[in-house]
This record gives sequence, C-alpha cells and structure tokens, in this order.
Amino acid sequence: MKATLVYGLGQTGQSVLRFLPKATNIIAFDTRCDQERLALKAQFPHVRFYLNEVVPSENIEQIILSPGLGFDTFLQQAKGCSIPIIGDVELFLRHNTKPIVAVTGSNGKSTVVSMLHHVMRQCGVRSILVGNIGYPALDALNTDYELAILELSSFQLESTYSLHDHIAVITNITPDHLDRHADFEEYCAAKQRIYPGAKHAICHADFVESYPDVAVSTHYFAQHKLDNGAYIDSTCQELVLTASNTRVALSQLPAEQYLDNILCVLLIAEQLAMPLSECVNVLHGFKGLSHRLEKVANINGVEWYNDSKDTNVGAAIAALSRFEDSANTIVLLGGDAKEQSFRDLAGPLQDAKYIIVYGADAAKIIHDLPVNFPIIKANTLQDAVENAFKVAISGNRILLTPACASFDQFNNYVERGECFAKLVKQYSGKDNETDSKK
Ligand code: UMA
Ligand code: ADP
Repeated sequence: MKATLVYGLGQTGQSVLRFLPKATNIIAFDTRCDQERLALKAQFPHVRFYLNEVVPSENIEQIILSPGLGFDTFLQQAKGCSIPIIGDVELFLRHNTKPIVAVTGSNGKSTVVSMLHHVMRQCGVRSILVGNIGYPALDALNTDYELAILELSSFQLESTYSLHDHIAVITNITPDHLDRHADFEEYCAAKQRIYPGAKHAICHADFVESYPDVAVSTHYFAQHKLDNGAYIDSTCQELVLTASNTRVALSQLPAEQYLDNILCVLLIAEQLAMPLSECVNVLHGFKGLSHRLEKVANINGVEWYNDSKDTNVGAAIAALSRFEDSANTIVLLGGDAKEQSFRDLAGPLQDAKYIIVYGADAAKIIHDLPVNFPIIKANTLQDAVENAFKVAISGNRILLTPACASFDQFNNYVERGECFAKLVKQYSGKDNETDSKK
C-alpha cells in the first residue's frame, strides 16, 4: 500500500493524524524532535515518524502539508513527480456536506469570522468556526453543524482546491507575508484562490486586489455610497444593504467595532437570508477579540491600547485612523518586519506625539519614515513601554500597534500582548508608589 505523508506536526498535522483511518499507511515528518513531537509516537503507534530525519521519498501517493511550511526541495521534487500536495482544509472540503462561508484577507479575518459565528449562533444556526482562527477544520467534521465558517490564510488557500458553492469573502488586501510569498502579486494570487466556484463573492470596494478575477456574483462593502452591497450613507447616518433594501441607523450599531467588519458580516448574513434586524440586535453581544485594539488600562488619564495582533502596516494604518486627535497618540511600533516597507505609515503617523520604534527591525522602520518625525528608538518592547511611561501626560493614549510579527522577541502575538499588559500594570504600580511617596 502506498503511503500518505503528513508534513508538519503542529496543530494541523496532529488533526490530520487524528482524522486519517488507522488502516492508512502513514508517514509523519517534522523538523522538530521535541517533547510534544516525541509524545505523538505513543499516541499514534500505527504511524511511522521521521522527526528531524530524512523522509524516504519513494512509495508516497499524497502529501498533506501544514500551512506554515514553505515549498522546500523535498516538496519541489514531489511536485515534479506529480505527487498530489494538499492541505487539511482540502481534506475537510472533500468530506464536508454543509454550506460554507470562507473568509480571507490581510486584516479583520478573525474578527469577521468570530462576529459572524456569534451572530449565527445567537440567531439559532449551528455554525462551526474553524481554520486559521486556531481550530483545525478536520477536528470539527464529525460534530453536529449546519454551517461551516472557515478562516483561511494565504498559506492554506495555496493547498486548497475543492471550494465550491460557497460564500467567498476577502476582507481587504494590503502587503503581508512577503517573507514567504515572492511578491505582493503572488500573495494576492493566493488570496484570489478563494473565489473560483463560489456562489457569491464579497469584497471591499476600496481594495481592487480583493475584487474577484473570475466571473461570479459579487457584492461590495465600503464606508461610502455603493450601488450594490453594503455601505454607509453618511448623510442619513445609516448602514444600507442594497439587495434587501435594509437601512440601520448607525446609532443602533456597537460603537467599538471596526465598521468595515460590521458591514462585511451583515452583507454575509444577507446572502445567507438571515433576519437582518435580529442580526443587528445580537451584534451588541459580541465583545471583540483580545489583542485587537483592546483598551488595557487607564492610568493617571493615559489610555493604553493593546493591538498586538497588528502584524502588518495595513492593520496599523487602520488602528491609527480610529483616533481623530493623533497629536495625543504615542505609538509603539516594531518587531520582525517580514520584509515590508513602512513608507505608507508616514501619512497616518505624521501628527503622532511620539513614535517609539523597537525590536529587531527598528533601524529599517526608522529608515523608511521621514527624518523629521519625533522618533524614540528603544531596544525591546520593555524599553519601549518604559519610554512611553516617561513621555506620556494625562490626555495621551499609548497605542501598541507593532505592524510587525512578534517572533524577534516572543513566540506569538498573544505573548507579546500579554507582556505589554503586564508591563503596563508593573509600571503603573511603580508610578503609584512614586506618587504616594511624593
Ligand atoms: N515545521 C517544520 N519545518 C519547518 C517549519 C515548521 O517541520 O520548516 C513544523 C513545526 O515544527 C511544527 C509544524 O510544522 O511542528 C507547524 O506547522 P504550522 O506552522 O503549519 O502550524 P500549525 O500549528 O499547524 O498551525 C497552523 C497555522 N499556522 C500557520 O499558518 C503558520 C495556524 O495559524 C492555524 O491557526 C492552525 O494551523 C489551524 O488551522 C496561525 C498563524 O500564525 C495562527 N497564521 C498566519 C497568520 O494568521 O498570519 C498565516
Ligand atoms: P486577521 O485574522 O486577518 O489577522 P484580526 O481580526 O485578528 O485579523 O485583526 C488583526 C489586526 O487587524 C488587529 O490589529 C486589528 O485591530 C486589525 N483589524 C481588525 N479589523 C480590521 C479591518 N477591517 N481593517 C483593518 N484592520 C483591522
């Protein structure tokens, strides 16, 4: 019997091992040979493991690839030999029989899919929320659901082929993951893979790269007037959904969320023929996700915001645009730049009080910004927070909006956000101590 190779043994690879029938001839590979990977040997005794060892390339009939792994020489050779290379999402789609909403984009994916899942559940629809959000799709296959909401990264889309009759969404597109994709065009092409076969396409009217390259019924959203889709009528202060001729006063919407995400979710709900007034009502119960423009403290009149999930320039621009009085904003920016250019931040940052740049790529970020900007250079996030405490006065806001990956200092954005919140607490303690000694 020919073998199935499970390539990568993180969350995705482990879900594939759980899913594949025991009778399958399985080879599993990972470059790591740590405690977690070694423990898999006992859990899956029917699998042959190659942990940081060369995998035999003969007798393999298909490869199931984890999204985080790029195309190495082994995979190039396999492709050359026409061995099918698919992802876990592809396997899921081959077995799923329920309707699908698939969402990709550079920013707002997790918020949109979580908000949609919340709305669906509150309206009585048994939806599941899987994919890049952190729950491997295959783990949900045998649960009782009526709608699958998939968050898909560009990496997952590259190994997905069987999307059909779904609602396909691109929230927006700005450059990201250019350390993995050859260029912005390749990144956009991966995102476009969400559209072929879709029943409906939904995209942001202000991002032309998000428009479908294929012929499909398309609905747009934006915060200005549109003929087709969901938009904001600024004269009447209403959100409008054109297909159902629905109008919702902006005052009825939760104020703390990005309007783009609400427009996108309601447009999806409209295509799903959901009762829209009920959807609007239940939106208020959605509390937003941690590490996304989350207010973590108000200390002596200074507000501290954690936007650690901001890992690209597009998200930083969106975060900065949420505050009108930029002269009160002190921005913390830095980390692993993922080969992005920071020039597009010059406009949004021009009125900021200070820009504290830190982390591995601080020099590159400073190089990309105009020389006359009020920049303070710090080494680490810890130094950056200390500097922010020194320069902030009552009425200021401090915004951690890194526009970079966290990997130079942390395992992920969650650790970075938690570290930030902890430091703010520590410094506020010190501040209060000094205050009480005065
Ligand atoms: N590995 C190797 N060789 C390598 C690199 C990695 O063997 O050269 C191994 C690692 O040792 C590890 C495994 O591959 O054991 C990790 O695989 P993976 O990186 O694909 O990660 P998973 O744990 O399977 O998580 C993946 C997604 N990760 C990535 O795309 C990087 C998760 O998205 C997703 O939640 C999960 O599947 C479930 O679907 C995370 C992410 O950072 C949150 N996504 C990026 C983003 O949102 O920007 C795209
Ligand atoms: P993703 O899953 O695409 O990374 P998230 O919802 O996790 O998206 O948010 C990632 C970052 O983008 C956060 O910094 C968040 O504040 C910001 N963000 C959320 N929604 C939007 C949007 N519609 N446009 C731009 N940035 C957004």
